Amino acid sequence: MSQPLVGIVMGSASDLPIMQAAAEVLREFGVPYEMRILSAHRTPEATLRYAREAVGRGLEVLIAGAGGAAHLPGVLASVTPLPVIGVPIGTKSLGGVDSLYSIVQMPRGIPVATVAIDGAANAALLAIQILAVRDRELREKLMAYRERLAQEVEAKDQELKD
Ligand code: RP5
Repeated sequence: MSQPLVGIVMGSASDLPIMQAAAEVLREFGVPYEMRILSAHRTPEATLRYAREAVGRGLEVLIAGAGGAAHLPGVLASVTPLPVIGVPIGTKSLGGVDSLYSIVQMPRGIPVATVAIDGAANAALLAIQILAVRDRELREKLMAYRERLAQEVEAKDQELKD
């Protein structure tokens, strides 16, 4: 794959089944990405190094999946100027509201854009929208994707009417 523009990061291999959805969307749009498992609390040095080097390595958006706390997206966002999109991972104990509330409630000064619990596909779409601000071809792909979404709804509506 060519120079990755999006870094998909997650705190544990257990997040991978959820975070794969982000990779699938980026693949569908032809956006180069990389995936890493980096834990803010178990591999803090590697996590910080990754975040500090991200912009210099040509990455433009980071997507970070984390369960139970805002630790990973928060730490990444604290040391990179890149936009960070947090994916709250569903948890066994609290269903993922713990992840959601902590990520969406990042204190003033260091924002993390937050999608729905397990909303990795939307995180990728948001990353694509950010990249599409100055990429016309990507913008056209996004509009074509939305047109397909509309057509799916219209087709179902038509089936129901017939
Ligand atoms: C978080 O702890 C990870 O993002 C993961 O969602 C959660 C549980 O991790 P494991 O115990 O499955 O490794 O840091």
